[in-house]
Amino acid sequence: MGYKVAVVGATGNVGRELLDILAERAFPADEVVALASRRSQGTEISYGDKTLKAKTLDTYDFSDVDLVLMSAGGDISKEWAPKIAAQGAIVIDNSSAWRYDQDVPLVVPEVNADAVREMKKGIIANPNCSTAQLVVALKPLHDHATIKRVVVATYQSVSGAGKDGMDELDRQTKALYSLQDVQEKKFPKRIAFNLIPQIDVFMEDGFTKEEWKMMAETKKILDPKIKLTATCVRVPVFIGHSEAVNVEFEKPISAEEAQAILRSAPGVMVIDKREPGGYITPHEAAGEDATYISRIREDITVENGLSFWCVSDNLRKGAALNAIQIAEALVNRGLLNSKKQAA
Ligand code: 11C
Repeated sequence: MGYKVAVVGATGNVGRELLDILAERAFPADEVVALASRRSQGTEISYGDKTLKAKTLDTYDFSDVDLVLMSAGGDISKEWAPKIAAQGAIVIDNSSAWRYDQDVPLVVPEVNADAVREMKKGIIANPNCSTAQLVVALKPLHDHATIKRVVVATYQSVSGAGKDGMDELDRQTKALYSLQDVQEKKFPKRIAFNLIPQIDVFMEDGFTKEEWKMMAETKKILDPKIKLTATCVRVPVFIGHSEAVNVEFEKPISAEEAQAILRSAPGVMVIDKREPGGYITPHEAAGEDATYISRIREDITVENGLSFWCVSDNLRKGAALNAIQIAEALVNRGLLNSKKQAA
């Protein structure tokens, strides 16, 4: 007998991916419910070969639900995750609302799957997309040579900003080709044929919230001793976040060693031929599950330095896939109960 699973925010970019990946990976669900705002009630969404009709979150009774995958923004998560958990379902939340709560595990299964055991509020948080792919790449290198400091520049696709972000790139590109005025609604500057060195709001120290998240989340998931500084940039790519990563280690590590370590690391695919096109781009990573690493090279400007290029599908490993891997980690550890079975 399987589980009853609810997807909250089912009509959004990540919600749709959640339903696709639940079906693709044959997650042991007897019943899957799609939930959304009142406005989206009745919207049809595919789940494998079935079509689900979105129901309204506001009036939904979670008393027989075992697992809730939430991707409806921080405010909804703040309000609903505790209410749902109080009804005995485990919530895996994609927003930033619970990530920094010490009683809420922040999990990337390739890195810290056992942290699911530390769940105290019935809530587990999924990291920011740019952090998820980064820690998948850093973990095996950290285990081998101990990371001291990371400097990362991101090249983040517009789907990270939701469907409105994708629509804005599409609309502005068409407007430019037809010599019409370009309007900025979602992003603070034009994104078509441009890039924007700001993701999320500015903090007092001059970093953006996205940059702060990468630092805080890497510490919580991987190691609080790691120093990290980031510059996060929005680029006119629909799907797939890319990162130029520079790492300083305690111990020596050669490019060849790093390549061999990463080749056998879970969730990682190395594509690194030192020839034109011998690397991955976001266009190729979109729709894929792996975190791709290319351009691994020694950085001789510091002791024990390495640089590499890291690309992943932000809607999959950066969000929906990671959430479902967390659910699988719960199932594998016997931590997800079926209420129907218990009755
Ligand atoms: C972006 N990384 O690309 C953001 C989206 O904290 O889950 C995800 C924000 C988050 O805009």
